[in-house]
Amino acid sequence: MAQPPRPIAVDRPFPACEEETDDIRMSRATAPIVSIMLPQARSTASVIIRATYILPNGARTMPQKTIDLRSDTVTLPTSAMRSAMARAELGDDVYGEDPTVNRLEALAAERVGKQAAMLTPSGTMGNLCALLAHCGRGDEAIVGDGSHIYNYEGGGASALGGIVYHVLPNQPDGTLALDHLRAAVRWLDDPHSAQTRLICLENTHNHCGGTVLPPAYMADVARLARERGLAIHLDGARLFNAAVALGIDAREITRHVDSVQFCLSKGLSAPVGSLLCGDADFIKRARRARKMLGGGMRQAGVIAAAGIVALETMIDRLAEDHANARILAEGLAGLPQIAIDLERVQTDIVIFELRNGMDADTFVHRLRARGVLVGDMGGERIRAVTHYGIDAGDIEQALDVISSVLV
Ligand code: TLP
Repeated sequence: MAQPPRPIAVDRPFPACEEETDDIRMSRATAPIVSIMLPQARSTASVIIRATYILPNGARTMPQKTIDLRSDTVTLPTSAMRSAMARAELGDDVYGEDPTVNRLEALAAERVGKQAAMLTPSGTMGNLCALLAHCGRGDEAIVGDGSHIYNYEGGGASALGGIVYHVLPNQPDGTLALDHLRAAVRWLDDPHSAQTRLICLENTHNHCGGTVLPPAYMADVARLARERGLAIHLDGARLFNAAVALGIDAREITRHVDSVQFCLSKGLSAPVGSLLCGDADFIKRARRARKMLGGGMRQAGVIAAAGIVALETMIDRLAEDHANARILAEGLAGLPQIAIDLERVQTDIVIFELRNGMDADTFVHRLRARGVLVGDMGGERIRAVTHYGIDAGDIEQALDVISSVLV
C-alpha cells in the first residue's frame, strides 16, 4: 500500500501577521499550519511553514497547492489591499463620518452612474436593503426561479419585509422572458392582488452559469417597467464580470436599472463588502433598512479601503479569470464523461454535468482528496469558478485531476 508522504524539513517560517507578498499569501493559503509554543509567552501561536516531503520513492516534493474552484468568494485580499486597510483613515460610519467609507461610496456611485451608494457587509444584505427600500409589506417583487435572491438569501424579503416573491422561470441564459414579465405584472387598481412594485434581474446570472444579460435585453425590461410604473433592482454581485465580458463600461448595464448591488468580495478579491447604489432618496431609505438589519458598521473604513483598491485595480484583470474559465470549459468538453454547454461559459463560472453515472457528491469528494475543490450543485451538476490566485497552470492541473477521477 502507498505510504503517505512524511514531512522532514521546514524551509522558512512566516509570522502570521506581517505584511505579505503575494508569494507568501499563496503559501499561507496552501501550506500546513502548525502551532508552536513561544518560550516566553507561554502560549501558542500559529505560524505557516513550508514543508518538504519525501515520497515513497525517495523523491522530494513540496506539498501540492490546493486548487480551490468552489467560488470566487474564496479570494484573499492582495498585499495592496492589506496595506491600504492598515493605513485607512477612519471615523464612525453610522454618523456618516468615516472618510474612507465615504470615498468608496462616492467611487462606487460614480462607477455605476448613480447618485449615491451604501456599503453593506454582504451582497445578501445589499439585496435585502434594496427590496425593503423599494417595496412595502404586501407588495410584490418579481424574481427568477434560479435567482440568488430567491434561492440563497433565506427568503429575507418575505421573512423580514412581508414582501411577496412572484417567481418566474429563468430562461437558460438567465433572462426572464418579456412575455412572462408582461403577464406577471398585476394591475394596481385591483384590490384582490398584491401590488407589483419591482422586477429583480441578476447579471451575471450565477445559477445559469455566469451568463451575461445583454444591455439590449435590459433596455427592453426597463421599457416594460416604465410602462407599468415598476422599479428594477439588479443583483449585480458580478456586475463587473458582465461589463468586462461585454467589453463595455458597467454604466451601459446599470443605466437600465433603478438600483444595483455589486460585490467587492468575489472576483474583485476584497475580503468583505458590497455596494448598493441608486438615487439619493432610495439610498436614504436603504440606510434605514441597513441599520434595522444591524448592518451599521462604525469604523468600516478598514473594509472600504480594500474596496477602493478593488475598484481601482482589480476590474480589468477579471478577463484573466474568464480566459481561464474558457480553458477549463474546453478541456472538460473534451472528456466523454462530461456534458457542458460551452455557449453558457461567458465569464468566470463553469457549470457542467457528469455523464458517467457518478453523482456530484462522490465526484466532489474524490477531487478534494486530490487537492481540487469544486461545488456540488445537486444531482450530477458541478460548479467551478476561476478567480484571482488561480492561473492557467492550475487549470491544466485541475483538468488532469478531473480526468483521473472519472476513469
Ligand atoms: N453567491 C455565492 C453563494 O451564495 C452561492 C457564490 O459562491 O456564488 N448575488 C449573487 C448572484 C451571488 O452569487 C451571491 C453570492 C450573492 C448575491 C450574495 O453575496 P454574499 O455572499 O456577499 O452575501
